[in-house]
Amino acid sequence: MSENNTLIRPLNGPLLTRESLPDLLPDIVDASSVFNPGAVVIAGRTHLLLRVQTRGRRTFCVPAVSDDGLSFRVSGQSSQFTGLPDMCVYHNYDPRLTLLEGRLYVITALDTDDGGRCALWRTNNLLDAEFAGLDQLEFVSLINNQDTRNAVLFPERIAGLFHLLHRPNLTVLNRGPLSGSTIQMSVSEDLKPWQDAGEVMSGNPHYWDELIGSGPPPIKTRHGWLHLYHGVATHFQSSNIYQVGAVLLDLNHPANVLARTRDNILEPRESWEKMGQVPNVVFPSGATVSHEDDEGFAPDGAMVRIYYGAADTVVAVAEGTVGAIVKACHQ
Ligand code: BMA
Repeated sequence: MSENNTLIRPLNGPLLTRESLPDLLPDIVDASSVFNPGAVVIAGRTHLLLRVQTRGRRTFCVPAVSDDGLSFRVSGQSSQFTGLPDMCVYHNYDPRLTLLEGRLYVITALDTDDGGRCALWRTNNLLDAEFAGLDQLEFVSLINNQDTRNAVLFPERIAGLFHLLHRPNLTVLNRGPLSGSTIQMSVSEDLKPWQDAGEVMSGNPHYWDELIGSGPPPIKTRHGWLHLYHGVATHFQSSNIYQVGAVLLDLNHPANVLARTRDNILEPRESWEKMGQVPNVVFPSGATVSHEDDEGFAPDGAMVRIYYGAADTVVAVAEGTVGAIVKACHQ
């Protein structure tokens, strides 16, 4: 049997499960699920911001930290989000983390009574604190003030402007919430407001990536911005299948796609990916690289660790080198 060796799962099971979570009184008691974490490495330590769901199906974000990227200590407090303009928010979830000009930023999805929104937050610059300041997040801006999801901030300015990718909610999923099939670029001079800067890529009807959305923030390589995204195959009767693909974007003009994986590079295969709250889901939301060169590029030999939600129930990890993922983009 031939094997696709782009990514491997280094563990024999999930990385974090509901059992990994302490009770965080009064909000989280006997949590139901933990999934879709944001990830960042600061001073050699891996920080995750976990999406935690309670038995009341309420949503919290909880920081966790690790010295080796595989064994995590979970905070005894959920993150406090402050400064959001007056709006009715039901859920604040799927955090994506970006370290940019020495400051840690988080973008979350919001379910509001006016549809989906994405919000940009920043920490209070406590990068050397145990949880890198992820316990206190201050509102910065809403992304384009439109119904959108899966927004991710680039880790540096390009041609003087801040850049982000997001995925407007336009397509109606069968039996599901609003989703979308086009990733868009937005730019800003000061992280607020954001202006539309055009379409980057869209889904492929009938194949693995009919609907798409950004995964973790892009990784800078000599080949271009390496970006992992999720694709959803919607043409199966019983469930939508969420998988992972990769794309290379031009370093100076990141709305230009240079190469893109034809097939997915990770799909639900393990029991914990196929069974859970939402079956058949691998949803990449955090990525770290083992090292960068002197100019901040991740070299081909660097190891990319992808932290993903499996079946909307647990957190899992997959890894592969920059070189292997770049090669898959050209196949
Ligand atoms: C997407 C988002 C994710 C979720 C995924 C699979 O639309 O809502 O938060 O993990 O669906 O259910």
